[in-house]
Amino acid sequence: MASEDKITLFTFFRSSASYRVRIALNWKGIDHESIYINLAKGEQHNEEYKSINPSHMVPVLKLADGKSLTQSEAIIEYLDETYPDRPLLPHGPVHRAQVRAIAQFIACDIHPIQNLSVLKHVGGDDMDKRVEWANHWIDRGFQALEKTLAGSAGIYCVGDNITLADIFLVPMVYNAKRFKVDMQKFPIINRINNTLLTLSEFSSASPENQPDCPPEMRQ
Ligand SMILES: N[C@@H](CCC(=O)N[C@@H](CS)C(=O)NCC(=O)O)C(=O)O
Repeated sequence: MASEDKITLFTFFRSSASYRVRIALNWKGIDHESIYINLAKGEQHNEEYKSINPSHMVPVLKLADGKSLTQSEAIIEYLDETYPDRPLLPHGPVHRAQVRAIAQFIACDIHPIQNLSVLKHVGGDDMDKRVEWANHWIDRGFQALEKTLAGSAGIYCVGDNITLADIFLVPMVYNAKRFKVDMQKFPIINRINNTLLTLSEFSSASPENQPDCPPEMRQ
């Protein structure tokens, strides 16, 4: 059960949308509790969970006053507004638009096509078919993303400060590797991802470092 006075994240170790919010919570240094929803066992479809999120998805961020927030980008922007130290959006409107465009390209155009429910619908129990499908769409998305980053990146996705875009990039690369995308084809994405993973806020949010990650899946 979630405690009454703390922020609670409903999360699953391998969920990339949850991974984004875990990074943001770490980046802002926000004390919180976690409740683990096992997507592989279908716990997102339980009646109790559906009353928290009718879309049957993680993440959900339950605030101390009991309100529940959904959608990783909305959650992270809420955290950025309420914990303004270490801002995740740059000052200038053009840079802000660039950051949001990268985040939304990942969240709206690449990631949903290889969600668990989509993979099951497309591939059933055929794991090779699921991997082939996900690999195709991520590879195609990364071809465009690599070109976008060639125009915007410094050390990170947009210039030399960490932004929302970086928080969306790292979980997407985790998924890409899981679905056997050849990351050598994407040197800018690969470089930024490797740089970000040297930071504890990013690495400690990774799936293998979550308490609900099964021991055999830890690296
Ligand atoms: N647009 C949502 C996407 C959330 C989402 O896709 N969650 C996935 C895990 S990454 C999920 O809960 N999938 C459950 C399912 O497909 O059954 C967000 O950004 O929060």
